[in-house]
Amino acid sequence: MVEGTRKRTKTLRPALWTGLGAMMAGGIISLATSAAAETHVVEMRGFEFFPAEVKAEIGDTIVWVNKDVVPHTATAGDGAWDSGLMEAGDEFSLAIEADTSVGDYLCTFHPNMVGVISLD
Ligand SMILES: [Cu+2]
Repeated sequence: MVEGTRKRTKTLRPALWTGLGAMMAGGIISLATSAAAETHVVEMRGFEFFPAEVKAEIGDTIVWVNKDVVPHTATAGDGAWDSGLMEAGDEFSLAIEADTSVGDYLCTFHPNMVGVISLD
């Protein structure tokens, strides 16, 4: 009984490795076509976005974190996306997709507080 089970395990093993090999090859192919998605953190502090410029790629995520004690927003210059009011300590994530509006953005409470997202 036990031996029979072992034999079956042995015959299954090549198929398992073939599957893993195919998965790894697939992973390499997708790495070649697009770099791994990144998360870019932008801190709001001292009434500035830091860093003020983020170079992102499609698939990346940008996360704003309000490190100031006053509320801020991260709002697209064309209004396409908006964090809304962010209290101290709040976070806002924006997924960069093909149709995401990139370019200048600002804090609506402090319009001289500006940043830019550029596509790499
Ligand atoms: Cu602000």
